[in-house]
Amino acid sequence: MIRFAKNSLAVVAVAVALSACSSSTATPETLPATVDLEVRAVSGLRFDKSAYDATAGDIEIGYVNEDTITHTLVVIEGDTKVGTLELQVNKRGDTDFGSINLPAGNYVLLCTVPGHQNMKADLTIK
Ligand SMILES: [Cu+2]
Repeated sequence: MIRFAKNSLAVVAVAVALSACSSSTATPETLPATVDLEVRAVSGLRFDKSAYDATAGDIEIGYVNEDTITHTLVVIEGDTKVGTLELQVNKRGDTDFGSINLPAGNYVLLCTVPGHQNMKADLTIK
């Protein structure tokens, strides 16, 4: 009887641990620690900064939505999209992340949602 009670407690403890774990991974605005560059979409069809910089090479970009509508993020050089990276966040608290390899140069971060063509920022890679 005592043994049974102990097992029940253990099951409850595991269930609590699992639910704590799953809720922490779903916590809004949490990006992996490996992210090199964090970009936030904010209200007013803009990013949180007008200019970002990062170091040349493989760059992991994290994207956080502080706005309430869908935004994307691509890297362009001139008028040409660089690589295949396309991040998308659909609602407040959404996050997305991905890697892109960029040599030193001047790039632009752009949201490709129709009507958001002014949602851009400079990206300087050193
Ligand atoms: Cu946008």
